[in-house]
Amino acid sequence: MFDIIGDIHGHADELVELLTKMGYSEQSGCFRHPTRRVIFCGDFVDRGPNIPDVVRIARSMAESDAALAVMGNHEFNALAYHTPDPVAPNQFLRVHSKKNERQHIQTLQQFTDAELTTALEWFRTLPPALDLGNLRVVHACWHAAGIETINDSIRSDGRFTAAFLTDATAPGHPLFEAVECVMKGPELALPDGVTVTDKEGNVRRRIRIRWFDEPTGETWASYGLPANPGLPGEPISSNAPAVPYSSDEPPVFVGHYWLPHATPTPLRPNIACLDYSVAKHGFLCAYRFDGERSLLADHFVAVPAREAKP
Ligand SMILES: [Mn+2]
Repeated sequence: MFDIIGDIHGHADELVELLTKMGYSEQSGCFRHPTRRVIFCGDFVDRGPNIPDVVRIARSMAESDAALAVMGNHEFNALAYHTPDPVAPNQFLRVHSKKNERQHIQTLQQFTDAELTTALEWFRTLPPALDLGNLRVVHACWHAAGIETINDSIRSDGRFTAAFLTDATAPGHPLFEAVECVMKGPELALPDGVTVTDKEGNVRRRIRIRWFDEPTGETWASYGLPANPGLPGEPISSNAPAVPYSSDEPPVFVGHYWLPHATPTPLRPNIACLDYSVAKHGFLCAYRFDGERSLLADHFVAVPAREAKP
């Protein structure tokens, strides 16, 4: 059975503590459990104090059959950031703007060039989603058609090659829309004049949503993920970009959503988010899955964030 781990963002000490707490131990450079395996939800890089160790631990587990992993938007963004634009000289597929550089700076500073190249080669191997029959894992949103579009493009263009990334970073291209939805989650435009400020101080006009729930009857305040009681309490449009997830489908695990530092609990009986904001003084969180159809609050395991090292 599987222990699914949420966004780590360079918090290696917490990762080691979480693995140890769940009975994993390091043997010949790889953390293993006698009977269980890990699934990582992506977002290994950016922000935290020890990104190289996080990638080393996760990669060694993945390459030794002790873990599986899906790609997060930060791994996708890193690949695009370091892939030259084939048509624009001296440009990259993810623009080297101040905002994008700020988001990626810890990764740039902590890796040597050789380590970064090796890490990117591993990121290229990560699938967009895993469907293991009795459980599913994706970084942000289980959009079956989007996952299929990404997998089709991998088959035709190769695994996160320059050709793949060129289409996947071109707004309006079906592959761009698929990656946005699957790895970043659908977003809902706020009413005119309403904005929110994200954790990095960026003013945003769109919010992340409870894509798995039908939008009918939801308000701006209730439909956000996480919910934001400061937003208007008026009903949202019924054509919000939802991806309703039926209650009889297998449990799906996501990361990505920076949930507040509350006690981890399923979002619905068959949906759980494992991102409890370790990179913002929250928790690194896992779920110990034993095949249950209805997820259980007492299967979550969390370790608190340590202070970032200077
Ligand atoms: Mn993410």
